[in-house]
Amino acid sequence: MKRGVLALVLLTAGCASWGPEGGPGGIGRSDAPVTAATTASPAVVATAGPDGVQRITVNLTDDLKFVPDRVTARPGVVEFRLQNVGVTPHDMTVASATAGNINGGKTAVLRVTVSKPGEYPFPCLYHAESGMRGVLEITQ
Ligand SMILES: [Cu+2]
Repeated sequence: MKRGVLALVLLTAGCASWGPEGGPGGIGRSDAPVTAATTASPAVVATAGPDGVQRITVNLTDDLKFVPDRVTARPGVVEFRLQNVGVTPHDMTVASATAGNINGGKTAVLRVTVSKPGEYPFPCLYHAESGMRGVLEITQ
């Protein structure tokens, strides 16, 4: 008789200790994947040709975007092939070099030599304020 009462008390206490928010389920919440704050498209690697020049084609769009807007390369010569796939004129500047005006439907080639690892922004000077910017990342 006494034993039965004790067991009932322990069972109740154990249940209460979990509570509505306690227990393993509550802890799991904090492990939820962190949503990336960036909306940038994934980086595209500039591929080196037999001549060692790393080439990348970037589209310039009427949405005022570089596609891709993130390019990865090694120290050395990087050649951008800039294709204006819309009708809005754009330009592009990277590492102190500029492609100049690129009209709709036109293509320009911009070659830069970058030896120091780091991030080099490449804005369109016409539309930088509207977010038309990319980044060239030089990795070791
Ligand atoms: Cu532009």
